[in-house]
Formats: sequence, structure tokens, C-alpha cells
Amino acid sequence: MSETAAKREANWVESENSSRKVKRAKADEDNGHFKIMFADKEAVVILEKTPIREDTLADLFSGSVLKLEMKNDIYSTYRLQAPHHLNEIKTTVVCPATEKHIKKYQRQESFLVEETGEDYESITLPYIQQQSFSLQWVYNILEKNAEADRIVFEDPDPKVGFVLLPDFKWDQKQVDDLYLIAIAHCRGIRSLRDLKSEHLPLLQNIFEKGKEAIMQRYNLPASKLRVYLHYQPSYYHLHVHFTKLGYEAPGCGVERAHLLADVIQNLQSDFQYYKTRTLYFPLRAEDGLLSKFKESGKL
Ligand code: M7G
Repeated sequence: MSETAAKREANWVESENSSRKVKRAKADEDNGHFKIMFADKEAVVILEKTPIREDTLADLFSGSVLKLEMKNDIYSTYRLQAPHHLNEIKTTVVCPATEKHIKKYQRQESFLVEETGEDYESITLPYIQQQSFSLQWVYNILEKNAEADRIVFEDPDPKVGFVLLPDFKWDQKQVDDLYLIAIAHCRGIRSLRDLKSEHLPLLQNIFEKGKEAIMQRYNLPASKLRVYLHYQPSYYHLHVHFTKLGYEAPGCGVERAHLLADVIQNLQSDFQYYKTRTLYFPLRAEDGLLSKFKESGKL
């Protein structure tokens, strides 16, 4: 049921002197209310209707108000007003948001980029060294300064260890849209491009122990999982996405997701695989990296 339920995402990116549909958001934690209010900080607010859970259907049918919109023969459509407790909107806030966050969440046209190993060294690497998102949230997780109570599994080994926890895209209400991330303890592996055969024990450890932990906690076997890395990622610290097969997680398309099983095999057959291969990925119209590729005559 939940897989077919509509999942809509509305992003407000607010800015004082622009005509874009914008609100400024501030959480009022004292009274548990989330107040949308104008403050002096830029914010990104992501509002998502979450999947409908099968175990709430009885409540939904008995507690809702139905308004008939049209009826024709055996067909009819309604507007259903669900009871409050079934009418939640998952809300994610980035505040203060940088210009890069604002661009990340705006709807924009995408362009497929072809990046050779040399393009990575001369265009991409210098750009990400200057421009990438802060990794503070990642270090907070690894050092237990944030989300410690959400950790599903940890292997503390500094070389091959990792922390597995729910991605903030997942509200954990149902396993149909399961989304966890495994964050490596070791620092300095920015992305797929930095991976070499020496990292195979780390990748294999994440793959095996991540799958085991998900089986134990959520009773989902490996055959129900899509385990992959993004290229380009948004955050340049090695992490692996674990999502449920059948759930079309944002970014699981072939132009961005690289199955961990393939990554392991590729490195086993060629230790320089990700250093030398041409990789393809989409960039959005306002991404600064796209401008760099254009300036270099690559697009
Ligand atoms: P990515 O491949 O670098 O980029 O994945 P993407 O965000 O474009 O997919 C980073 C993953 O970390 C994403 O799936 C995010 O939803 C997730 N994520 C980002 N932040 C800032 C947090 C956070 O603070 N906590 C948790 N649990 N997950 C996060």
C-alpha cells in the first residue's frame, strides 16, 4: 500500500528580496510547535507526505470525513480529511542554509556530465576542495555528538569500522521506504574516485555487517536491499546508502547510484578502476561544478 501511496515533496526556499515562494522557518522547541516565521536566517524547509501505512487503514476509514467530488457509474472520487494523528507532514529543516543548500533543493534542469580521470583531477577535485558542504553533521554522528540514540549498528574499528543509522530522509514509520546510511569511521575518502583496492576490507565490512544488521533489526534479507554509493555525492566523506528494493529512493537512478557489489568487483579486477574510468553523473543547472565543466569546454 505504502509503495503506491503518493509521496509529494514541496520545497520552500525563502529569500527576502526574491519573488520565489519563500518562507523563513524557525522551530519553536519549547512548546513543541513548529512555527513558520520570519527570522534573519535563510532556511530550507522540506515538507513530505509520508506513505500511508496498512496498519492505519482502519483508523483512516473510520475517523475521516469524506467529501464527494464526482460520481459516474461505478466510479467516484472524494476528498478525504484524515484525523489529525494520520495527517502528519514529515518536515526537514536546514537552518541556517547556505546558498549551496538552497540550490540543492530547488527544482532545476539537469545535465549529464562525462568526467574522465583527468577531468576529475583538473576540474572536479579543485572545485570540491573549495566548495563542498560542511561535514560537521558526519563528525557529530561519528563522535556521538548527534543522533547517537538512532544508531542501528556500529563497528568502532578506525580502519574498517562504520556507523549505520537511519538517513534523515526516512521517518522509520514503515520498512517499505527503508533508508539507512553507513558512514565510515576513517576520514579522507572523499568519494568513489578515491577508492582503491586497499579499501576493499572497509567496503566488504560495510556491505556484510550492514546487511546483517538490517536483517536483525528490520528482518529484511539482503535480496530486498539496494546498497550503493552516489557519484557525485553531496557530502565528501565515504558513506553507503542502504535502501529497500522497490522503493524509488531519490538518487537511486543509474546516472548517480553505483552498487556497492559492483564497486567491490571493479576494484578487485583493477585497483585503479575509479581513478582512471570515465564516470557519468548529472549536475543541476546552477551547480558551480557545471560551470567549471562548461568553462573547460567539456559541455
Ligand atoms: P549523498 O550521496 O552525499 O548526497 O548522501 P544526497 O544528499 O544528495 O543524497 C548523503 C546522505 O546523508 C543523504 O541520503 C542525506 O539524506 C543524508 N543526510 C544528510 N544530512 C545532513 C543528514 C543528517 O544530518 N543526518 C542523517 N541521519 N542523514 C543525513
